[in-house]
Order: sequence, then structure tokens, then C-alpha cells
Amino acid sequence: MSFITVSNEDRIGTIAFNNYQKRNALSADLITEVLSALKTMQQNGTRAVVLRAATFEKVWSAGHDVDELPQADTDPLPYDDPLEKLLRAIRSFPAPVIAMVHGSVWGGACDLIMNCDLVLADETCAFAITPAKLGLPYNASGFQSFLSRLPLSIVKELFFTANLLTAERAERAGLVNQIVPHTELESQTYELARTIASRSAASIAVAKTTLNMLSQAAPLSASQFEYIHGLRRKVYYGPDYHEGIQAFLEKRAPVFRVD
Ligand code: KFV
Repeated sequence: MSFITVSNEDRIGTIAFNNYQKRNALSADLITEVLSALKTMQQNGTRAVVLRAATFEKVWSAGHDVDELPQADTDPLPYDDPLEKLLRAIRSFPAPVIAMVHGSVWGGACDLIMNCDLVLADETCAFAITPAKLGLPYNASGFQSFLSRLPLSIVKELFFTANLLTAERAERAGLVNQIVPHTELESQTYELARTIASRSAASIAVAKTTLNMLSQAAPLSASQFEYIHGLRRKVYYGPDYHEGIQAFLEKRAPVFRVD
């Protein structure tokens, strides 16, 4: 079964999520297909990639497939998690990856957006990062992606509330390059991709790598990293994570401990 559609025209690749039944959740199978499409596009010298949903629905992607998260006592976002592999593949893809967004973007899909190079969206877009609803300790590289894109105050608001950031605020904060009318979303996205494809691929590849490295440069000592990792471990071994995942699976609101 295929969870995405892939096309290529004039060296512009398109990868479209196509599993709306599950709200385009980023399952391991869907991610495997995206990674394979990216590999082929890189081999074919693709000059820009558009990452989108196949159909215009109210959800762009529901984020990490919660059914595939461990239920307790295991790091939910380890280095080799499929989602983490996808984020690294987008970052290291030599040409720009443009997210074209219609609808709401949740959790890990929001992190995916942070790792795309450019974001064009219409007025229906909204973004929520939801680990606080799942009792899930987010990982340091994930926080860093948000911080490289957004002011600290907005990142904190997103992670502390798990509420949706509206299109207008997302544009003002710089998360989205531009909000365009829905009727123009496709034409403007592909116009942008064509402009990029007409420029020097060599120059753009160096710019992407260098800008990513500079924007993610954050010195952290080994002991500080281990301290953070210890804090995370306490949470994924703790009652909130267990309760958050159970609540999602049972389709009810979580009841977190108050002491
Ligand atoms: N993982 C697995 N299944 C999901 C899912 C997800 N993230 N989101 C939705 N589904 C399933 C859902 O269980 C249902 O399955 C179907 O997709 C339609 O969802 O077998 P079922 O019952 O048909 P509905 O009915 O909830 O759809 P809708 O009423 O349109 O609401 C859409 C939405 C996106 C608002 C709602 O599905 C939702 O709140 N989903 C969870 C969004 C979320 O919190 N995502 C973050 C996941 S955790 C994550 O990404 C990370 C990395 N993190 O750290 O937290």
C-alpha cells in the first residue's frame, strides 16, 4: 500500500501525503516511502521539493503515529526513530524543501515544518506541538529546530499550551514565509520552486548547509546534555507519559498527576 504520491516535473519533485484516513499521521511505513522518494530525487538532480498533502483537507498531518509510540519506559523519540530520520533527511537534502500547507499541522509534523527550508501556506493553516498533552518529554534536537525558526516566547507558548498557532500569528512569527489565498497556494508554491530551480544549485546547496549549521549551532557541554537526557528519562519512565499515551489510545482526555 502506498501512503504518498510522488511526481516530478522540470526537476521539481512533489511528495504528497496520501493517507487521510489516518490524518496523514507520520507512520514508519509512510516515512519509509518519503525517504525512498527523497533518495531517488537526489539521484535525479531534483532542484526543489514540494512537500504537501495530496488533497486539501482540514488536517495537513496529525504528526507522529501515536500507535507507534512506546507506551511507557522507553525514549519515545530516540535518534533512530523514523520521524527523526525523516527530519535529518529533509535537513541534509541538497536542494530546498518547500512545505505547502493547507490545514492543521500537529506534533511531529510541526517539527517537520521547522525542518523544511521554506513554508507557503493558506489561511486555513495552524500549528500545534502537543507533547504536553501526551506527557511526553520532547528531545533536544527537536527544541533546537523550533528555536532556530521562532522566538523563544512563541516556542514556550506552543510547548506549554499545545494550542494551535493561527495562520496570522504563524506568519507574523516567521514560521511561515507567506500566507497566500487558498486559490493561489499551488500556483505560488510552484512559482517559488521554479525560481529556485532556475538559480545556481551549487550556490543554494552551500547556502542551505551553512545556514542550517549556523542556525543550529548551540554549544552544550556533555554534562549539560546528560543532565537534559536524565530529565527526559524521568518523564518517559513516569506516570504522565503512560497516562498520556493510554488516554490517546482510549480517545479520552488525559488525567495528569497534580502532586
Ligand atoms: N496517530 C495515530 N492515529 C491518529 C493520529 C495520530 N497522530 N491522529 C489521528 N489518528 C487517527 C484517529 O485515531 C482516527 O482513527 C483517525 O486518525 C481519524 O482521526 O481508527 P480511527 O478512530 O478512525 P479523528 O477522528 O481524530 O479525526 P478528526 O476528528 O478530523 O481530528 C483530527 C485531529 C488531527 C484534530 C485529531 O485526529 C487529533 O487530535 N490527532 C492527534 C494530533 C496530535 O496530537 N498529534 C501529535 C502526535 S504526538 C507527536 O507527533 C510528537 C512527536 N510528540 O512529541 O508529541
